[in-house]
Amino acid sequence: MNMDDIRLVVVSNRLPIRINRIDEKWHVSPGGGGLVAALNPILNKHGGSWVGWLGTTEEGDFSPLLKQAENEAGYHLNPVFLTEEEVQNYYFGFSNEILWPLFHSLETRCNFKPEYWKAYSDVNQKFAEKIAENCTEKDYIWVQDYQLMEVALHLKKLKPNCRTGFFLHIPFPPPDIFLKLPWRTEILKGLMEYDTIGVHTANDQRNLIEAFRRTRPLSAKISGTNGTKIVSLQNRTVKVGVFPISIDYQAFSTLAASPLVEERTVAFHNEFPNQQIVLGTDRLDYTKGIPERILAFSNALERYPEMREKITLVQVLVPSRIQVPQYIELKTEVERLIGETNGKFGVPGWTPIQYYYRNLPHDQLAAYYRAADIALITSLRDGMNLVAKEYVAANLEERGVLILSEFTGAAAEFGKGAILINPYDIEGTADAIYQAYKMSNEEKRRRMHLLR
Ligand code: GDG
Repeated sequence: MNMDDIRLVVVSNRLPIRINRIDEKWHVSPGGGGLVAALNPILNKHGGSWVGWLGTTEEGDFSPLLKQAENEAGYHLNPVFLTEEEVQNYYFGFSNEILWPLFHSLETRCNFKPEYWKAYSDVNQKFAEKIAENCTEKDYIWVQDYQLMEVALHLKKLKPNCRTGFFLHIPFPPPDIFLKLPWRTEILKGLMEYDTIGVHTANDQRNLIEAFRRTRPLSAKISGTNGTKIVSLQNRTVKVGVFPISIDYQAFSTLAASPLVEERTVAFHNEFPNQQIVLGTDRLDYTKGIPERILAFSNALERYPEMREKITLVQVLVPSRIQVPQYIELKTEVERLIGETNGKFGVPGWTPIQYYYRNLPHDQLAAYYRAADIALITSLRDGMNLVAKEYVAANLEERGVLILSEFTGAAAEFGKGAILINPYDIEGTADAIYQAYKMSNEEKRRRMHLLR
């Protein structure tokens, strides 16, 4: 087959754009999050198309907006339309009340409501129909993430010869946790219909393979030695490989080196004279360990008073899933902890934690990365964590320190240069902040050089 004939079709829950209505008029802007950051550059460079939900259940003629977004992106956008009920049961329900906490090993947060499953399966079918309408059997269909594990199963009925791959952006949990899922057999059978499955780390691969092996009545056969494993079940085989996701390192370093970012970096630094800046930036999510981070920072100020007035935590919280009560509670909790820390340690001229609840423009974010002396990543569990990789890519002067949770996929690659922490260990994380604060320039350069 001529490689030029092969078109890439990326499929994910959301299209890589945001649309919102301001004063009765719809506007479009680029989408956020790690998945978009990782995949957008690929389609942007090679062309192809992206299938996903628009992010609204409202009706309207979105074609002019989509045309505008397609022109900017350089590839096609094919929207899937969902009803309010589908969004509630498939997205907020099965995906976010079951799969998200379970796969992050936070199973006590799961709500195994039986009616969610049917909606999940039906919406996966709807995605398959949209793909079938817009692809040929020459295309490569690359499905993304936990919301869409059953797409290949439905697509095979419509386009039997389509080649499909699936990538899981979040961790795959250990078998003892996965086996609690009432629909474990259905999920694994759905995954068997892909040709290739990719996960971030060897640990995720081991967990997925064990799930295939231990879930009755499947008891799949496993072969393959090092590297890619092959799972066989009845007449199907699927390859399971470790493909750690990354960022466009070159593009990110170039952005960080641009005159605009340079100017913003200096301006940002000047806002905190004679201080070390610690940066935390994440989507508002309970997996990111944000309360634990603030408690650790506060503990560090308590136990190492010499850092007071000499260090500031800049915490950016990107709004996410803001309709969900658990997320609203988390926001309130984070804001309470920030207020408490600032109230306890702040003095005129020094606020220990600067807090921004917003989505920063990319060049501003790059300036924050460049200016930060320390990046503090405290995820309780994270598939990869691209903030870690972006911080490293933006660290042109090799003077920053990365403090990284050992429960991120990135820790598997960054173990040597970063200071690894257990985010549940508040004092241990506080000690790591102090260690980074005191670190010699030589040691910083050695570690950052390894990371880069
Ligand atoms: C999922 C998995 C996996 C952050 N602050 C701002 C902003 N960001 C961007 C960063 C980065 C992205 O958000 C966050 O990526 P992560 O990888 O850290 O996390 P998730 O969104 O949870 O992504 C994760 C990833 O998928 C990829 O497979 O690594 O484990 O959970 O790109 O730049 N972006 C903007 N303003 C901000 O203030 N514009």
